[in-house]
Amino acid sequence: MVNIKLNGKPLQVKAGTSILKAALADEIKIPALCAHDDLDAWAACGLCVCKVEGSPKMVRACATEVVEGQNYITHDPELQEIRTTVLEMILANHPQECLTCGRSNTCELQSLAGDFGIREIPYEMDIKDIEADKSTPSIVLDPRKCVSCGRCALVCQQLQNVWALEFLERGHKTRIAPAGGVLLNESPCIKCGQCSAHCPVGAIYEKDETKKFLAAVRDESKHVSVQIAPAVRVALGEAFGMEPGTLVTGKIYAALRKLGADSVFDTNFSADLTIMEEGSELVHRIKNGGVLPQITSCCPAWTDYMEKYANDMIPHFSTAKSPMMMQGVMTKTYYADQIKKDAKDIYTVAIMPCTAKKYEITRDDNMWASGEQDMDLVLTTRELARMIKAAGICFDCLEEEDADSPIGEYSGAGTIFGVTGGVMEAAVRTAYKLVTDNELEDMNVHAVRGMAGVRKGVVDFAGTEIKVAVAHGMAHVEEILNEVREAKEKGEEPPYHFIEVMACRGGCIAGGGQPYNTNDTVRAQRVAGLYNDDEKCVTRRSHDNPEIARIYKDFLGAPMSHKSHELLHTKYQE
Ligand code: HC0
Ligand code: SF4
Repeated sequence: MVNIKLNGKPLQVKAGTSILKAALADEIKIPALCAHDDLDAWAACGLCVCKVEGSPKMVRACATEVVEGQNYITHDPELQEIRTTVLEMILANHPQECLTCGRSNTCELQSLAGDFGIREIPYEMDIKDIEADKSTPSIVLDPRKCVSCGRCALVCQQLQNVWALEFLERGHKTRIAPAGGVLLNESPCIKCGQCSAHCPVGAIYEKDETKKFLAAVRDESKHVSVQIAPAVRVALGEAFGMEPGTLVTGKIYAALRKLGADSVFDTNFSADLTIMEEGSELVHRIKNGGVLPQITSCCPAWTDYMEKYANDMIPHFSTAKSPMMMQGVMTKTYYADQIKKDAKDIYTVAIMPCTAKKYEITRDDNMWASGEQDMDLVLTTRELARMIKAAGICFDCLEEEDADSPIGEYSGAGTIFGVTGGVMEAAVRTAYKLVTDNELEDMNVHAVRGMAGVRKGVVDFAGTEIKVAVAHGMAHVEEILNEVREAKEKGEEPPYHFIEVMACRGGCIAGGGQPYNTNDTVRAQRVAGLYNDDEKCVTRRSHDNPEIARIYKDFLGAPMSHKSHELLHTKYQE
């Protein structure tokens, strides 16, 4: 530990702590636009300057480690004047469009300008004259609003290892853009949206499609059917002042009905369906000498990455569609039959924690299995929060409601899909039954839980060892893929039977469309929320979900049946 003083007050902190973090631990907030808990400090914005008593030089609090015995001055009138000047200079290059900006009310720059009482800008305004890049279905990049904090480029490079974004130009013209100045959809971008979740201002944001939802619910010829993803239920509450991890499933169902949805289902149901298909596919591969390891394919940013950079892994990909797509096709076939409607008269909407899901529905691999577009619209958690606010709904006051039947009930296995390792754990719970014909005794598969970027484990299937690996955050994926490649080259046994990959750190609970200010503390709270949901579910295994049993009995036949293949499976572009 190191003994320091903050504004004269003695404090003990761990060696290696930055002044910024030491101050935060003592409830002192030093302003910063570039620093983020997920990223290495790189001192870009200049707002966090502090004084060291006895030294003539000022230091950047985000990038300076505390030194034994020093006294740091974090706030005084001179520092306030310097920070005000820095803010005024940033604002002179920033469009004053707060009223129409997607980050209004959540913008970190707006909030600092408010805190510092900035009423006029004493510099000549100089706004970049560059059009917003709307080329992807997922995110919008508006370089005019870029404050050059660099968070998006760092997140894309360090967390995701994608390197789609970099700094272009010099001086006050500096801006973030896809490498080479191309459009985002021509760049390596995998649409994960992590840049949008880390941007402090409105320079990168999710493509807002709420108007499409409002038009659909006004169209009386349409039956609007909405599903909610696993991770949304433990994060949406944050937009209404609740603690991260608060489980608000029943309130979301109620809010969606108030917004005009005709039926409300749950992606967790189809997560259970995915396990039936993907688990059966795994067992089939193991028993029949199929390509191993099998790799999950439900994360669309990961499938995009794999098609671009790991094409050799395509035969390993599970052909099972993602739960979201399965829910869409089941809504437009099985449920359509039940309510006696044509697929064309049903409008399917998914509320997702993810911006890449907006891209997934535009892919052309078996996404029209019902004869119509299976999923019509994807909205992120952030978009849903805005719609609830605009509709004047008191979210906190809503009575909890149930999902509709027959494709709304879910097991604990379905809900943990939203956590890194959750798909694996859910698959193990069902595959164990398929392989051994017995039930797994301890349903908490600890080997695949946790936050390490790569986790490897062995699960004992009554004498048969099933080797599994989990990776999250794209930067961790290559380590596992390389192990698979090496074993292939050497003609050795595959190192794993099953691999789960999720593009975002923590899995979907920290997806690019989730409420802002996600860090590891928030991730841990959301993860705990989903494991709690699992523990209190009546059934915790996908194959025990009674609505799953019914859909196979009444409609699909059996997992991997001809009908299941037609509707629930796909293939990837080799
Ligand atoms: Fe996920 Fe999913 S778990 S990708 O993170 O598999 O977005 O929450 O909806 O589809 O279920 C996201 C979350 C989903 C899908 C599910 C999977
Ligand atoms: Fe990089 Fe993801 Fe943003 Fe694309 S969406 S630029 S891959 S962080």
